[in-house]
Amino acid sequence: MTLTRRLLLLLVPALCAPLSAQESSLQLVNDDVGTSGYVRVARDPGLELQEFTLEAWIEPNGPGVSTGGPSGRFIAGIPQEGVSGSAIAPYGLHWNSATHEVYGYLSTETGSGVSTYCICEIEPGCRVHAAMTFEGSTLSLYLNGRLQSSEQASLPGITYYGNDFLIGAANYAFGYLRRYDGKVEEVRVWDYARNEEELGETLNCSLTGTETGLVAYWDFTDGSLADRTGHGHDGIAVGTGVGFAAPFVDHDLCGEEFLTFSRGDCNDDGMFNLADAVFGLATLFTGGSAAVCDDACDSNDDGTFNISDPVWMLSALFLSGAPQPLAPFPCCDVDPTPDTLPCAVSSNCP
Ligand SMILES: [Ca+2]
Ligand SMILES: [Ca+2]
Ligand SMILES: [Ca+2]
Repeated sequence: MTLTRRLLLLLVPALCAPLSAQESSLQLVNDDVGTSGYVRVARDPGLELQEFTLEAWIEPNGPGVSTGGPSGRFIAGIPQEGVSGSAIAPYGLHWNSATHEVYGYLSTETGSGVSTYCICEIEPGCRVHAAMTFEGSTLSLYLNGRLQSSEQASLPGITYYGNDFLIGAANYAFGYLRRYDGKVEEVRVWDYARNEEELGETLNCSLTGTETGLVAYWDFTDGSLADRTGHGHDGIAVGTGVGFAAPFVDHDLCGEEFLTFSRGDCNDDGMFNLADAVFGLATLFTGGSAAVCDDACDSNDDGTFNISDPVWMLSALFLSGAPQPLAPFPCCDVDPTPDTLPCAVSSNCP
């Protein structure tokens, strides 16, 4: 065997071996200077479900665009197109650019529908896993695998009009699009209403695509809009604002409890202000009630809740240029530096 042939035999398998998949997220740019991008998936009766779960990770970047229209930014779902009015999406998951709430919406017939909101504010730059479920009569919204709210549909069944599935934009009236600006990852459609346990178990996991009940699945791995279920719901990029970014889902946390808190919000009232420093001092020195989550009080994230934390908070609040509470502030998210501080589920973080 010649040397060249030997080299070729060595090289060919190496060249043909699949490269390891590159995790990535979908990055949609929809701004007020004219860049627009969303993903279109051809209409298919397989996505026109009467019972379903629609879930996705989102990280809004900016307000998006609606040309003077409503503030609901369409994350994913089936909107009606080419019509105006209210109740014009058979189903859709939204982020409100004005209130920063996530909401799920479905319509039972033209002009009639039901929506359910989170008790939250997902600020631009913060991430959250959102899921809406419908089991035929009740629409429910979950964030980070925890139930936020439910609403009973006034009429049975969802009405479909033969529209495409879109990610990142929806029609409002003729020519108006509720365009979402930010990142999206792990978009999934199931043919049944998943529960808290099921959502929580898989929200940080990659799926194989063959899970029972999974109808469509876009993970955007390798910068692809392909449907990983084999059902053929591949996406098509529309506009120049469709791109891909580094993943923002913690696949390392697959199967673990996703416990979020807001560092600095020591008294767990959803805000960071003087009351948190006062609460922290009372807890430490005058027998005040214990914090819901000591990590929220550990404002300097050194793994200990002590006098230096209320001092840090006071500096952050009143000394210009002083550091703010450390990450995940100002988001509700997991502790980037795991420690042994006790922390229960916050009533103000999803
Ligand atoms: Ca507070
Ligand atoms: Ca500390
Ligand atoms: Ca920590």
